[in-house]
Amino acid sequence: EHGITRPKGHKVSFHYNSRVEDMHFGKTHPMKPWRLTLTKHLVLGYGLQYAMDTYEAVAAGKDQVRAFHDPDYVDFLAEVSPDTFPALCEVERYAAHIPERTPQDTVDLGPFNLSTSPGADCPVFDGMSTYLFLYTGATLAATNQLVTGQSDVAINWSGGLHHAHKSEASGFCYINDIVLSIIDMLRVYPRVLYIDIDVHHGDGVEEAFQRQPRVMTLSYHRYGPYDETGHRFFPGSGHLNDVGLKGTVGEHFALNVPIASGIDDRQYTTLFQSVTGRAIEAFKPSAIVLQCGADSLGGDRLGQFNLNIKAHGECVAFVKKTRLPLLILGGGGYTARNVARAWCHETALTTDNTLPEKIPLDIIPRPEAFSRKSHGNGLLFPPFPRTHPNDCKDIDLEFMIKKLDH
Ligand code: ZL4
Ligand code: CA
Ligand code: ZN
Repeated sequence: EHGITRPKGHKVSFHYNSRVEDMHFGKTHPMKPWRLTLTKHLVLGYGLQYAMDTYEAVAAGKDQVRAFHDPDYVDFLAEVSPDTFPALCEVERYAAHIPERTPQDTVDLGPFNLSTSPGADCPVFDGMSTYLFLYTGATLAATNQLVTGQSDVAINWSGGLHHAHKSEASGFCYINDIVLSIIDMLRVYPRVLYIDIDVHHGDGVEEAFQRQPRVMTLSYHRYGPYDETGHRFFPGSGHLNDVGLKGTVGEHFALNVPIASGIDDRQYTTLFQSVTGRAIEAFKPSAIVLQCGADSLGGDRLGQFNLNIKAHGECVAFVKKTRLPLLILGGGGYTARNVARAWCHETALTTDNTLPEKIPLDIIPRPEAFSRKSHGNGLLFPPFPRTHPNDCKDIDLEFMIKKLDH
């Protein structure tokens, strides 16, 4: 009666734990884990659970997280809470990671770029340890499904935290679940391609594998000159000329597609398909990790692109067509109702289902999130406010593609 069918010829696994939903980064912090609640409501409301194997995520172990991260950082993350933070800051091996305060600093920084100040990108909040080790556990379980051949596609919308560094949190990201996943994959697959359609540059993943020719990283992101306040669009890296660490075997195994604000569906889809297509052709990956940050959608609170959900989904469909083992992760996405729409649609297309455009408001727990007059009750075409002027006159496609030929 829901009309949902299991895909023929491939298996999809879906990894989730409801405990991540209740987390709060802070009152007006843009990262809202309850966007995952809305996503779940849509996925279940449409009946997509009948098309996949669903798994409840368990927390990653500290030893698993140490495969990439600094052991002191891992211990700190496992113990930290707003209550324990001040005492932990006094511990010698953590205190060594507190940066020198500069006059430009707007917040008091503790070790590892963590802070209890309300303006921090990476605040210390209640339940934080639980949250971090859970989203990481979900990504590692999804990865395990792929490397053991039990699934062909594995999904974790709570993962995709691409900015985290070896011993530093950055840009709402604390544990780099993507890097941990790729490390696991390299035990089985000769080559892994990482693709990142979040509006921000996937700097943490690129940096981790900058000397590694078996991993190609490819990020599409907003990139531009300094603004009036002297800042670049976060994190400020990802220039077209960044192609991996010069003079190492990793050189030429990073690709960056910097994009001006306001890019539209047609421009993005053309760019994505030609560059990704060429990268796959040249690199011949054995598996793909796709970070599907939904802050590249039009009307996102932080993003500056004008993509519609259909075009965002076409990127996922294009990658899925390769029929390579595929890990699908979330990431950014700050206008919650649209994040949920996009990730539900992408869950559907991964399982070869096409959903009715009208959201089943009668059976989802929070219909008001999707039924406000101002943005409609459709799945793919809510009327986005297109706030960003399109500065993508003509993207130099030829030039970017030539860069790929090394
Ligand atoms: C906020 O309203 O560009 C944090 C962050 C907290 C609460 C109230 C405090 C008000 C926007 C952002 C002061 C906020 C000052 N609160 C934030 C250089 C910055 C230093 C921090 O999608 N200020 C830093 C990070 C980016 C910067 C983007 C994207 C993650 C991902 C994957 C990370 N940081 C300037 C900003 C708010 C806040 C409102 C904010 N932070 C917007 N952009 C940033 O790629 C998940
Ligand atoms: Ca990106
Ligand atoms: Zn982002």
